[in-house]
Amino acid sequence: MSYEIPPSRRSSIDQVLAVLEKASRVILTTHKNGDGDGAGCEAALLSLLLEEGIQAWIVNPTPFPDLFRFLVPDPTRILEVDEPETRRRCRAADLCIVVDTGEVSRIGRVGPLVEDLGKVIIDHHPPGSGALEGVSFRDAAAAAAGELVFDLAWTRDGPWTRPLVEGLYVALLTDTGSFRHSNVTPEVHRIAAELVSRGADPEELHRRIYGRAPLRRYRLLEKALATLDVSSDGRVAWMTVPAKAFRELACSSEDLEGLVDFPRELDGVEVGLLFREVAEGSTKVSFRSNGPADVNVLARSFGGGGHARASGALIEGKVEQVRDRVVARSIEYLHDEAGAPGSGDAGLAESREPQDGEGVE
Ligand SMILES: [Mn+2]
Repeated sequence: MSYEIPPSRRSSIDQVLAVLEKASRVILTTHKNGDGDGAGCEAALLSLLLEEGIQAWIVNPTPFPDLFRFLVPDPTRILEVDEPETRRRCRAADLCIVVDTGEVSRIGRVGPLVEDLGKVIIDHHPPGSGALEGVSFRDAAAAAAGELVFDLAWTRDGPWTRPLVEGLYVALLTDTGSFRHSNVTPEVHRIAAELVSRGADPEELHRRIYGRAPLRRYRLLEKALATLDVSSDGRVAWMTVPAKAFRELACSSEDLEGLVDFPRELDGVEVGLLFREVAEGSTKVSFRSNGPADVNVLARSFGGGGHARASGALIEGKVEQVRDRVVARSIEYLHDEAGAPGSGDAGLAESREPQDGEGVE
């Protein structure tokens, strides 16, 4: 059976394609600390637009992740947010496409640059506060924004360029935790099959993204694992990234990829937490759920957000104080809200690192 687009997405797809048809200069952007889904969608859309003779550039609020640069064959298409050329390109553009977020706050410094442009929003997060205005193609049931971009390409039958098939495969690969999270559906595998049959190489792409690690990553893991702890009821586990080691090993946020899975995967644990002091008196928390617990609710109670199974928050306070508060509230939350079996519904939407760095510049 080949892939079929969910009927509920049809009218949004038609609207987006109609807008694209009229565009001649497009700015592509995603949320701060862009991930494989955001970068993959940008690479795919960039290729699709250029093939159509539409000029397009990627402008992100934080630097385009090095890990995914191979997806964009022409590096001059990626502009840094603070360059004078970027301002000029944005002023001359007639459309901005925002992928993998729908919130003004998440596009940070790109916001003012594209303020006057018409917008298309392609996103799979539950709506938050401060929604971007524009033509909206959103579905929280999609495993990745890449699934929605695939629907656009599928409707117009390509063009199935290498950056498009690889970008969308990487979007699915990374947002599903290598096709193993609860957001994996038959549709996800059908899309992956279509992409592989059009030239995406699963072994090569997996190797490029996960099959290599700098030594500093294991050294950091060693220090972080030494902090692994679990609540007395066994339902909440947490780990802290030591700021000193992070600094001394010259690590970047890419080196934190997958760390939160260690507390999350402990036997019997329902909520896994990762803490990191990102600045003096400011702590980043990653929340992961193993089951019915909706960590989006927990993250939102601290001013963050994301998905039911994976969320983040930036909380003011030193790491030890934040850790005590978040752990205590998580234990309490599980006790109150998710105590009875089946009382919580975590939903389908999930991502390995969604909206990561929520609120982080
Ligand atoms: Mn995503």
